[in-house]
Amino acid sequence: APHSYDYDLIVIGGGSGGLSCAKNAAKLGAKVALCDFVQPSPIGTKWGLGGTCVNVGCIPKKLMHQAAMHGEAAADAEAFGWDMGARTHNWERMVENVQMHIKSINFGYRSELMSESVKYLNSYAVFKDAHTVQCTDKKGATTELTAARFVIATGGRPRYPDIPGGKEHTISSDDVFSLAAPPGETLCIGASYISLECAGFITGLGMRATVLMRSIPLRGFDQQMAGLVKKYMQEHGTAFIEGAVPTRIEPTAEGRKRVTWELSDGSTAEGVYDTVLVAIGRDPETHKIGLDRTGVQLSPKSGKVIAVDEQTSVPHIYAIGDILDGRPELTPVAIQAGKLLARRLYGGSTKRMDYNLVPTTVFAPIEYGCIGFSEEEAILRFGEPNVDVYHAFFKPLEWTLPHRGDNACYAKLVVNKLDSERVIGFHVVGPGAGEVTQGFAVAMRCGATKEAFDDTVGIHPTVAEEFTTLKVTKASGESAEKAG
Ligand code: FAD
Ligand code: NA7
Repeated sequence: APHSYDYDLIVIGGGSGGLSCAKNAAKLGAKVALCDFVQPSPIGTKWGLGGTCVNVGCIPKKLMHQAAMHGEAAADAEAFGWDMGARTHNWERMVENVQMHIKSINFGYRSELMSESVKYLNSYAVFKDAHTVQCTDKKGATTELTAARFVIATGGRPRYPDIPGGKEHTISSDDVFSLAAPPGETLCIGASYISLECAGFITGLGMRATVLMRSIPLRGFDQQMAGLVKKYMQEHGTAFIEGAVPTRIEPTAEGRKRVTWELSDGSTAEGVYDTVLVAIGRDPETHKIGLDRTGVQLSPKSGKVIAVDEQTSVPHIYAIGDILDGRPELTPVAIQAGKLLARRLYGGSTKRMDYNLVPTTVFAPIEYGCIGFSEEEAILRFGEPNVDVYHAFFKPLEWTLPHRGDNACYAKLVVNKLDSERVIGFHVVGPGAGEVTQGFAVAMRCGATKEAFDDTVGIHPTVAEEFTTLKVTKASGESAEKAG
């Protein structure tokens, strides 16, 4: 007789991926339970249902980026005839409104699970064996649940530097969006997109922010574009300390933080800050959940789950989202993979998640959006003679009246000459890059060639239209800069 389990499916983790998979599986008739539990950050920050994106990621990040943009827009408004008066920023009001919005989303997710008949447990789940999890709630009460299948979607958490004071005297993205008081003068350690975004909005809100980087900005992204983002930030008030590795963080008598770092020449230097924010990468939540009792294999290098599509090395255990090895750590990726997996498991679908050509945007003070290959990856893959790069610096019309910088915005298409000049890399630094990039992602999924871009009629006057008029290639040696 077939084994009888409590549930058809137990989803571990109620973030972007877990919620999507649980809801879609339940819609298709599966009996589903979902466990979500937030272990507090080292300084005790906690949050509700919904995972990283909603509580301590995309959502508060974009809102605070927007808060900073409002300051810039207010400054620009003078040139457009507005008398704006004194401008001050109230951190507490911003945080309160951001947190209220987040609470409304937390609530919405809970009621959605209820209306989809997904059993929600606010408990931490650990595998006891390959078909059983032990769930512990905040009071320490435990329940054991069994299921025919499991989806692990436990996401990741910020990594802390292994140096004296590295955890005790720092905060991370887990804390910054709910700080009761403004962070003040802030050191952001790391040159990840999260570090640059945080340093960017802190600067934009009128505080001093410094990025401490040990090597390159935005590792993994097109380095020319990363350089443009960094240059813009430097010209707009964010400081950068380069080639520096932090070695110690200690409190001062005044309650500030003294940070010591080592420079590449072996010398040391130090600075004193109100807040030290670490953004040196994220660790997957795969080590405390009893995977050793299931046979699910992890990559020794990344600690992430090795999977084919979303199938782990154990046939009835699946994984989605940030814990998947070699996949982009992005909310829409987790959502899409969760939905498609549920449809394959319970809806007879065969459609697999396509992890290629996933668009993304870094919401730095000047936004950077990209799809597909960076210039350096394309050259590595196809060889320099087979790759053309079309590019142009540009100045958005909106920037002319307030006389904002020339040649700060940049459009770049990387094309494969061996394949009808197909566009294999799309890169834009400029206002609204997120919006621009999303639209072009559809074109690239359709395999758009450079000719298709050229045949497309622009919308004037916009940033996006730059991509319909790119003429200069890097190989031509002609200037891509626009005068004045
Ligand atoms: P998560 O959303 O992290 O959810 C995992 C959940 O599982 C958490 O609630 C966790 O507490 C819970 N959990 C863990 N272990 C257990 C257990 N044993 N039992 C029960 N529950 C458990 N992505 C974008 O697309 N755009 C952005 O602009 C963007 N900005 C970001 C900014 C920041 C600061 C950060 C940190 C991330 C950002 N991301 C962004 C990435 C995005 O947040 C993640 O890719 C996404 O949340 C991953 O979803 P997930 O389902 O894999 O995991
Ligand atoms: P990433 O992309 O993993 O970047 C981590 C950053 O932190 C990077 O700049 C590192 O510098 C830096 N780093 C790492 N360890 C240290 C220490 N010990 N001291 C100082 N600096 C350090 O971080 P994210 O988590 O933000 O990004 C996650 C994903 O999003 C990733 O897959 C990206 O593709 C997109 P380094 O460059 O190694 O010198």
